Amino acid sequence: MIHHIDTAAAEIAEFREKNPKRYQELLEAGIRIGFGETVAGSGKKKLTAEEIRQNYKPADPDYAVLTKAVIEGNVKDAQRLTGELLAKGRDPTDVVVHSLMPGIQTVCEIYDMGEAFVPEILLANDALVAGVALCQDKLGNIPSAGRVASLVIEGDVHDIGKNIVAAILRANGFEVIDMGRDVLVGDVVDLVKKEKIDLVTGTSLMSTTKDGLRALAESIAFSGVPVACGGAAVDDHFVETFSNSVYGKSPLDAVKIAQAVAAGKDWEEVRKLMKGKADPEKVKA
Ligand code: B12
Repeated sequence: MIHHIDTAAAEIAEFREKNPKRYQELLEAGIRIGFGETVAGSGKKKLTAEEIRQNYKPADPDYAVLTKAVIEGNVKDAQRLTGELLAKGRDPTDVVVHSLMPGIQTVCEIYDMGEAFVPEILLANDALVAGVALCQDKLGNIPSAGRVASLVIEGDVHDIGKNIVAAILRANGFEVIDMGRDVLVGDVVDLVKKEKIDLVTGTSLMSTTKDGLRALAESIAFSGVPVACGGAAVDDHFVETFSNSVYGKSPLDAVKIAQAVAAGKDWEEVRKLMKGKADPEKVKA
């Protein structure tokens, strides 16, 4: 970990001098080469599995038992507990975001540190999906706020986050065409030519697949349909290296982006809006 600013500056200068081509590539790809950020994750404290569980555990005890059911991949309990929360009048979006999602996040992080295995992720995902389905049923038929196509980009099979984004968009009144994972840019081009789509959401979890989001945004720019880009492999710096795109961190960001696009704003206005830099006069809904 870098503690001293001069040391950090010297490291960056040395890196640029030794490897100017790679330095330029990283800059162009939108990767931050900053103080203490030259080695990814080098400054992060490693948490234990128990600390991860505690970090994500909701303070509300009713929410915490449902989170636990997701972590344990217990589909029956996840269904029963979600049903009970909804029967008590809890808001379906809130249940997804603050009770079901922390469960899957916990398992994914514990898997990442090598203390959980693929079957555990898949079971937790089943429990998550069962709970999310009940929340969607509860919302019933509400008038469509707009049409969104959601996908994971070509080469990437990580679809848990995309599924959550699609669920939260649906919970907020959007009609979602779920195109699945490992989706070809050409298929999205065909879709926007054939159907009326307001927004595309693209997810990438791998550095090897994130460039597909650039290809996607640029390939459908002709249609005027912007791409909301998210997933752990991308950040605002990367997404801002190409046009027709807006970066979003969370599923609720996807909702904000979809609402702004449905209100008639173009991708540049929405980008400013998401960064809190919008001219209030220009972007009034
Ligand atoms: C689960 C997982 C898997 C599962 C995926 C199951 C599935 N159906 O998705 C399995 C075991 C199959 C898998 C396989 C692989 N994986 Co994997 N996997 C993970 C893991 C542990 C968690 C990912 C996850 O689901 N997170 C939870 C979800 C909820 O988060 P999320 O997707 O980021 O989504 C959230 C936000 O980003 C946001 N969001 C998502 N999309 C969008 C879109 C918009 C528009 C917006 C606004 C927001 C938004 O909302 C979500 C909710 O908050 C990560 C490590 C990690 N901790 O992230 C590695 C990780 C992503 N995997 C990795 C790798 C390398 C692989 C493999 C290549 C391994 C291998 N050698 O076979 C294969 C990939 C095969 C392929 N072609 O894709 C690497 C990628 C490294 C990199 N940077 O390139 C990671 C980072 C692990 C690591 N540390 O090395 N993996």
